[in-house]
Amino acid sequence: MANVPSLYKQFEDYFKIGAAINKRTMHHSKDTILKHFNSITAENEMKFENLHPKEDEYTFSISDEMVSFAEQNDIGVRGHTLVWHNQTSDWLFKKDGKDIDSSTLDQRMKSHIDTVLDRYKGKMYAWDVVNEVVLDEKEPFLRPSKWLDILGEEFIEKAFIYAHEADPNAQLFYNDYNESAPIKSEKIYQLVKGLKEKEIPVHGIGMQAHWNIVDPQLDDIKRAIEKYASLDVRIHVTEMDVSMYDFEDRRTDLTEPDSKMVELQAQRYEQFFKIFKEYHKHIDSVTLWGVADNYTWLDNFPVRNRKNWPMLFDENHEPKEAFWRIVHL
Ligand code: HXH
Repeated sequence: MANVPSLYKQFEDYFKIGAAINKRTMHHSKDTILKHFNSITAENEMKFENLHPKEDEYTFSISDEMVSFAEQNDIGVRGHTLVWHNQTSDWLFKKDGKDIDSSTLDQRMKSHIDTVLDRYKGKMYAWDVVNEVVLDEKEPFLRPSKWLDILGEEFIEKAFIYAHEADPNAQLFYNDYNESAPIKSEKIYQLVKGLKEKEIPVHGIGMQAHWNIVDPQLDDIKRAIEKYASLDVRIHVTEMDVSMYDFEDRRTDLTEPDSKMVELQAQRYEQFFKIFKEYHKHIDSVTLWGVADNYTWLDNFPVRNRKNWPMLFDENHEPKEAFWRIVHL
């Protein structure tokens, strides 16, 4: 497929183009990754429960493999993620079957962040330090979690401080979904504004961008980007996909996307990348949450075992209509 242009080369003057990879796609999708992407994120392999299943046991082998794959091929790595309410080992919050006190959790958090960031020092250009702590609704502000229960709201600033101490050169991000919805984006803005006012080392906001063929509206995306950029932080689009289904759509009968959906998806990708280009001075990377339609987490979310086709490459890794629209922007 020599006549297919490289996606990342097409956007080289603007931002990196990334893909989330896992232990299988890293091998099976290697050619597509090498040709089209110059940044990677581990879909699951750097999450707490995967790296640190027991207090005295770290499992770095797959994550190490990803980092050396990136190093050998001159690909940047975004670390994902250090402090989150999901995919975090239960042992972390317990000792002898009981909930631990705040100073123990504080020490454990620091020790995890130190160990992970130190191992990959100089090899990651960014870390999602804190993921998804803001609730979608107006109230309460923060999501209930073990972190919040035990450490209080300071767990957020502590995570950034420890991460900055461990790797002073990494760009540190707050990452969240529904990042373009008016209520949520205002809350994310307030959270990061508060951290900046306290001189907490936060350098960027990660807009996950789990979008679909109807939501969100383009104006909301632009407003969110402008708001975040006004805080003088960098923006990364961290987990982009464009689902063929509106979030409320729970149909399970489709075995292939119809031509209307394919066209709508292509138009949406084109509009999104037009916005990213327009705001490229604030955006350093745009990462897709997968490589191609043959594997995507959306095949199990929000409906189990329902095929989706959210990526820029089809199940055979051929460029889709959406790909052609964005490379010709
Ligand atoms: C992301 N969360 C994570 O950052 C990433 O690590 C993971 O691999 C995939 C997606 C997005 C997300 C957030 C909340 C959520 C589902 C996905 O929970 C909901 C549950 C029901 C309805 C709406 C959201």
